[in-house]
Amino acid sequence: MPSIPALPYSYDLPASPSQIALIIIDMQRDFMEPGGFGDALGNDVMRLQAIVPTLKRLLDTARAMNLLIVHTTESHQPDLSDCPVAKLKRGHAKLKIGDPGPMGRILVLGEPGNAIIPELAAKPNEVVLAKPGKGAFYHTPLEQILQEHDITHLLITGVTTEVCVQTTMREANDRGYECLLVEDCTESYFPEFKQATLEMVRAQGGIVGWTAPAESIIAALTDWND
Ligand code: TIU
Repeated sequence: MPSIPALPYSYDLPASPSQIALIIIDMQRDFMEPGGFGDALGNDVMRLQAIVPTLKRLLDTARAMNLLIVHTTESHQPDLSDCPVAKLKRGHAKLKIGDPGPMGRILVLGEPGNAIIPELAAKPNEVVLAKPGKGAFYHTPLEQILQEHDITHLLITGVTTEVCVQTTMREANDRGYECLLVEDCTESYFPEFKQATLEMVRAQGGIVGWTAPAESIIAALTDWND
């Protein structure tokens, strides 16, 4: 059975590639481009762009191997009925969830800003889940979909590392999934928070899971396929 060089120790792959899913968290314009939610919160959104080519390479590998691919977006219904008042009120953003911005209403399903960036747009056979929370399991069918596909291993990517990515990884870990956070396919508005997240998930013998760079994962998956 192949394994991937990872931290805190090597990550054993399952018996079949069909048990692995690639999870891509919230690579949507709201977080990646000026004028969206990330920008409204006062962040330098352009620093997230650096991971896009690497994540695209990993996505291409996953597609070539027919892995289950799950894209998420952080999204609310147009009437905001799925947005808790606490979330709506939180902070001092110049634009709040549901307000009209340059890419349409902030964080609202179907608006231009809510779309996944074109480089990583989902193919018709891939799963796209709109999630109202930070974690991808909360109020979504993700667990059921993973069970239906007999998934045991998750390659976790996307933005932002310490918010939606880490929340999702912790939710997945508690549900028994073997989680590998892809170091150069996740990014934060705060480099120190990204680094801290990588370190905390793999501390204590991998308390939340493993981390590895994309090239190690692509190499292992490609060798396996040969
Ligand atoms: N603000 C921030 O860093 N992240 C979010 O609000 N959502 C996600 O991480 N997707």
